[in-house]
Amino acid sequence: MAFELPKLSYGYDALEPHIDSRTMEIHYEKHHGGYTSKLNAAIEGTDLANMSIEDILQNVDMGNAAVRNNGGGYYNHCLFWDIMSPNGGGEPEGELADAINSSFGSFADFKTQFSNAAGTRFGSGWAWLCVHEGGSLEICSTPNQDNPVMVGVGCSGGAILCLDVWEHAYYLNYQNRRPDYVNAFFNVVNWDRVAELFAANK
Ligand code: MN3
Repeated sequence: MAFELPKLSYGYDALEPHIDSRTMEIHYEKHHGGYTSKLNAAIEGTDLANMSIEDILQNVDMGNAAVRNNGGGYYNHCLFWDIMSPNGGGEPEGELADAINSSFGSFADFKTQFSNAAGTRFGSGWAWLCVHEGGSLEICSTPNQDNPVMVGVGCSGGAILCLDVWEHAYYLNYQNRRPDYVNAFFNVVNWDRVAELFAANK
């Protein structure tokens, strides 16, 4: 059973001006599409072919670059599209807000720490917000297409928010101004969806 690109719940231009239409189109069709087809090619005919993407990543041989990079790329972008919305932005409410305050002090402190993780990731990679059993939260970052589902990447727990800081995610609109892109991202975060993922993973 081959993996498929998830259907976007919004149009390519829906996140403008924060993420431009052309970037969304290329990012989804070419980059995410490429990870998906290369993942399928890498697992075809192997024991991995009938496993969930989470099971594949939890058990991945980190020396298997095709599965590590394309499996990570497949999973990471699925979550990334899912936690953004044209109706996003603002601040979380309810138990997610309480957990953020408890783990980081305030939403403003969370935003600073998350932006710092995204801004200081050298080269290509991702920033993450993860929840651990009991509800405590962790901010971390990973290089390339690694993610918290993989073992031993310095990042663990259930991923509930992620930000792609590869240049392909922002260069057309922001060129080298990654901090401006990171700041703009907060205008499209779908906190209702992040709260659902928090509740399901805590
Ligand atoms: Mn990407």
